[in-house]
Amino acid sequence: ETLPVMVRWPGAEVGRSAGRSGGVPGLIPWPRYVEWLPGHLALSDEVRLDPGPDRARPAADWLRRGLAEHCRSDVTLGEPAQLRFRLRDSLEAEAYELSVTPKGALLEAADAAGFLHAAATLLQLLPARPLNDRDDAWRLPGVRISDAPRFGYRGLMLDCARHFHPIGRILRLLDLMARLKLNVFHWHLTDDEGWRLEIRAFPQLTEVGAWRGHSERLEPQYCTGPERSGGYYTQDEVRRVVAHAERLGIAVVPEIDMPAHSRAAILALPELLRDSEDCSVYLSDQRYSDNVLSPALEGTYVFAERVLEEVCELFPGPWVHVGGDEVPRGVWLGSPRCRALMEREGYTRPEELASHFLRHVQRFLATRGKRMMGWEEVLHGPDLDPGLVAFAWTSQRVVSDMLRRDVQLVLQPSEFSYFDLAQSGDFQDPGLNWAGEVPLERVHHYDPWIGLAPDAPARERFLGLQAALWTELIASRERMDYMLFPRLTAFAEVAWYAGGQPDFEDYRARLIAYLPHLDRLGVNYRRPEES
Ligand code: TNX
Repeated sequence: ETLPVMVRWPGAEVGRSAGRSGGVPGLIPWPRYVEWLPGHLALSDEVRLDPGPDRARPAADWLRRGLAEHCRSDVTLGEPAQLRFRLRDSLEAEAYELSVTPKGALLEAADAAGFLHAAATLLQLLPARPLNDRDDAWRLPGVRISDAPRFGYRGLMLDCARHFHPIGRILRLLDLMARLKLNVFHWHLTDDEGWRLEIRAFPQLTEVGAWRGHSERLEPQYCTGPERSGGYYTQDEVRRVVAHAERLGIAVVPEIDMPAHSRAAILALPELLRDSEDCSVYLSDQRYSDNVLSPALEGTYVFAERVLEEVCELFPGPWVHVGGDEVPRGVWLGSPRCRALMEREGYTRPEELASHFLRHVQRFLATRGKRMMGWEEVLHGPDLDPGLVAFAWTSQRVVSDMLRRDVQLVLQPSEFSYFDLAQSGDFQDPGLNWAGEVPLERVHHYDPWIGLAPDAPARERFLGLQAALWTELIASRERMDYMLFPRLTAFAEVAWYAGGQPDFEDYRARLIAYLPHLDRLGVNYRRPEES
């Protein structure tokens, strides 16, 4: 019953043994090297596991829980072990090796992340449903896999400001990310329509800024949903999310979006953040006329520092994202304070004012040992300090321009990775379309290298890739799932698979095999079109 598996990876070493019993595996992202071996490992009701080194503990715990849910197997620690974690110091960061023979499965890595990835692969190798009603209903195919990522940064951004997403939804999303070997959760916590993070220094931020319908003042123009709705994350909840993410090998990047996209904060703290003399006239891209902090107000700096101080304490990771996007035209022109500041500093453009503020924030973050991240607009003004990470978002076309600056890049180009955009042109398919539609195949075809030669030094400045879910039109878990899946699986393959551009038809066959797994996980994915 050996069926051929399509493995057509140009330039990759795979395909050496392009067949395995049981058909196409639901393996996404595809590993760098796969060799199918004869035979299989049958998992009994009681699986014994040897967790090996301390570094493998999070992976061992995650695998135990995963197996218990998936096959209702009781996984106990002990000998003789069927599943064995073992340290292999010679492997690179996040790399792993997995071998499955009728005697057992061996999961090897040098770090916690590598062990987690090995466990994720093992879970995907299981059949989605029991194969029969005998003891070997749950079997893993014989295989030898050697794998390591293409990019070290493989992110997903979730907008929790336009609509509030409760913490349970986030914990579940982190688990789904880990299954796809994604390792950064970018948490968009503030925007015009809501402030979602408890800040001890300013309780008003959430008392006022987290609730739509709280007052006439905070009426978002773009959001759907009931009149009074919203919510925020307490600091304890944030710590829970961070700890859960860490156990899954996922870093959390908090985003406090400044100086634009700040309407909720300004409405919550008018005495601190409103410039009473400012008569600038502007309209933001989302049509707000009162959503930008003033770089000439002392209150702006007090606000930014106190907020970021708590943010730096709550989030142990190396990065803090401060937005910097979409400062509207015309802003600050009608403010005597801003004009005086410009004169004093010799500025002629509003972009210089934005950089003035961002540089201050960047230096503050540096005193806390953090590196600043921002959207591509942080490069529109004069240079900020070294160490900056800039995110391309409007389009892949801006990347070569961004490379002229001395920064590291994360690529999140709208036309490939904005999953709030519709998946087809069908009028029933929900989503925005300001950058066109983003069908599954397009995501999978994304080539991040913009024609750079394989040995071009500029490639080293690409930290990695990120997918984004903005949620102006996404309020429920069902809709979130529908927009993310299956596109997130295609994205994960592009970000992870290190063997060259993967083949869409091959991916599609594996996706079809993976869908029953998503069913079991309760994911409300969009059915891929028949090919
Ligand atoms: C652009 S990406 C935005 C968001 C919107 C999104 C909608 C970025 C930095 N700004 O504020 O939600 O488009 O697709």
